[in-house]
Amino acid sequence: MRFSGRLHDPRTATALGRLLGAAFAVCFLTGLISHYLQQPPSWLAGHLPARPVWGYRITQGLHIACGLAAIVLLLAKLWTVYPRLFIWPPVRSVRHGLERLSVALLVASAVFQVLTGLLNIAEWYPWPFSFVPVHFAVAWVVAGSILLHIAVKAPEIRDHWSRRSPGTLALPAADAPDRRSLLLGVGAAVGAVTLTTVGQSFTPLKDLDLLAPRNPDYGPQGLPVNRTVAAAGISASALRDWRLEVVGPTPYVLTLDQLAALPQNESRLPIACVEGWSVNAHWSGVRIRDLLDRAGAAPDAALRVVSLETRGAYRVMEMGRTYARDPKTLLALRLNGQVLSPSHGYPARIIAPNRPGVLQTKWVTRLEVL
Ligand SMILES: Nc1nc2c(c(=O)[nH]1)N[C@H]1C(S)=C(S)[C@@H](COP(=O)(O)O)O[C@H]1N2
Ligand SMILES: [Mo]
Repeated sequence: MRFSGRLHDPRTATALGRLLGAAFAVCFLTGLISHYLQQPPSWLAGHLPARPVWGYRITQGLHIACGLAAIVLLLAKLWTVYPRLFIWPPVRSVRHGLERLSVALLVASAVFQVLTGLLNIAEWYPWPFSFVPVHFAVAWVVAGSILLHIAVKAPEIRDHWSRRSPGTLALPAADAPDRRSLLLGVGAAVGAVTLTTVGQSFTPLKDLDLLAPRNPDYGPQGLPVNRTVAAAGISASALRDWRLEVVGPTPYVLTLDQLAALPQNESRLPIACVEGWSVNAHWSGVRIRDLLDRAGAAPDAALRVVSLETRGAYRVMEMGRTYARDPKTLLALRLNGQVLSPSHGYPARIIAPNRPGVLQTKWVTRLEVL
């Protein structure tokens, strides 16, 4: 088969590959940050930084924005190189066979990663595995196959890195304007995808947020909800009979009235969902460290938080010393000036700085000093 179309050449592949590589690098690094904030090894758990309070908003906002941009870049890059799928004979040597195998692994893992990521932010899970561990594992496969790909293609990348690189002189000069148009078109597509989705976390652009699954303003009390009180299976009677139980050296139990009578503090902190939306809000409630001190907890104690929810991956959460002692970390009773709505975690929820949204446990009923 012959392909007479233009721009299926190494210069175009290099130019797009650079951008795609950069997007994947940001996704990988911000993904590692997200992973270790959620599942730190025990030696790290007490040292995770609670500052800057908006840190996770930035890193996870970038993770999703670069992942969405990578979809466009990956499609463009695949279009540029697809004629190579049909080269004949398909395998010329052992080395050539291995090279093709490494490209197959790269394409398969990269497509898998961006597609499952996209469906995850839309909360659609048409697969039998659990997203988080698989997304994490495949990230390493993508990273490894990108490094392998760069190593294998190093001579071509070097020859086509810039317009003045030696290999680019062998390409027809007439292609240069076409290539520029293609790259401009891809840039415009990335720009369009970014501008219509980034408002889900970069709130100044929230009015342009047409394509993202969430609008940061849409929801009770001006804040989105991922899991409603109904979806969590929490009954009205469970909320009525609610008590806060604090388990520690000097355990105690508080009713909501008693909790509300303790000194209240205010924090302005974002919820930054792993799925990319984030928004600042005004919270008030009782400092976690005050509740821990009252239970006689040691200053370096960690904390386990248990929700009323009877099942669900986010029912139980652990919090290391840096978050537990932070003056901004609250067992919040109010949001944006009102009592928490049921789906925002009434009667009490956790809000802590620089943490993934999944750890901002709602419907808290028990604190266990560890
Ligand atoms: N108990 C419990 N808490 C939870 C969740 C949950 O499913 N169960 N979802 C978490 C997720 S994924 C996010 S992003 C935040 C969202 O808080 P909001 O619904 O008040 O905006 O709550 C977190 N707290
Ligand atoms: Mo979330």
